[in-house]
Amino acid sequence: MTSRLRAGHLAGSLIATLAFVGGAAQADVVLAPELAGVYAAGKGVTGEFLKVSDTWHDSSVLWNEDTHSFGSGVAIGTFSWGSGLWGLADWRTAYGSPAPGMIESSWTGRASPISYADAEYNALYGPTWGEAAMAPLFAPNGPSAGENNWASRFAGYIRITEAGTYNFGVLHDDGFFFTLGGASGTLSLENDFLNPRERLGFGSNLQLGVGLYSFELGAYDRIEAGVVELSWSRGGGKWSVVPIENLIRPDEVMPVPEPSTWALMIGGLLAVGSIASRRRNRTDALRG
Ligand SMILES: [Ca+2]
Ligand SMILES: [Ca+2]
Repeated sequence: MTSRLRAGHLAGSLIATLAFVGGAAQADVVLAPELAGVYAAGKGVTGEFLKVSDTWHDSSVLWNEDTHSFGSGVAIGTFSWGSGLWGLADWRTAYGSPAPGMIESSWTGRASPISYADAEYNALYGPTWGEAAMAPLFAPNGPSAGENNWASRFAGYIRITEAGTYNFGVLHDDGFFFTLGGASGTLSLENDFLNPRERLGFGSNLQLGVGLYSFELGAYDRIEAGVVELSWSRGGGKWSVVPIENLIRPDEVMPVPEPSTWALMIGGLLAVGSIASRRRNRTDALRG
């Protein structure tokens, strides 16, 4: 059964979409910030990790028994073998409306940076793809002894301090979605169902401006190796994990006055100081 399913998802599950709401572009995608301007450095965003019960048996991901592929047919939860997480539909159930018993344990806290894996990932792929931190969900310090059927969610703002060419890539196993919101629309990237570890970025580079872009990243691992890592590429260069100072929690957004504003403020302070100084001099003169 496992090998048959594997053949099916290798055949047809790689989906990378570049959806641009409000206009299509083939070359670099120009996206203005959702919040333009200069903002103070971030301290990372919140990560919500869920351990789904290995015996949860209500997957709504579709499986086509005739074509041996995902995305059509009947819900996998109706098959005797259909326990655990199989795709983004199950991720949404876990975070949106989990039935009692679906979520075995959870961990929520500051994620810094977004680069988490399970032990099997680090053992198998750490040497070639780079090690990631153990997801805080897992023992010995976390609440879950099991490292399969786990999911994660991160959301907040990505802070851009230099306008230019960017791309974002998500290293994942098994699947993920990523959205990036700007002033005029939202870009999205996803890889649904079951996939071997891979990093997937937007098909076009992005031209970004100085400011904040909202984002959401959701990921899940069904069995074996599991990883989620958010990287960026700047100016067409190599991938590197997005630093925590570029990840801002919505309740920690802090605008920094721009140089022109500073100039006005300092000019104003100098003027006030000069008036006060003249007044003091005149008072002194009257006294003298
Ligand atoms: Ca695993
Ligand atoms: Ca996996």
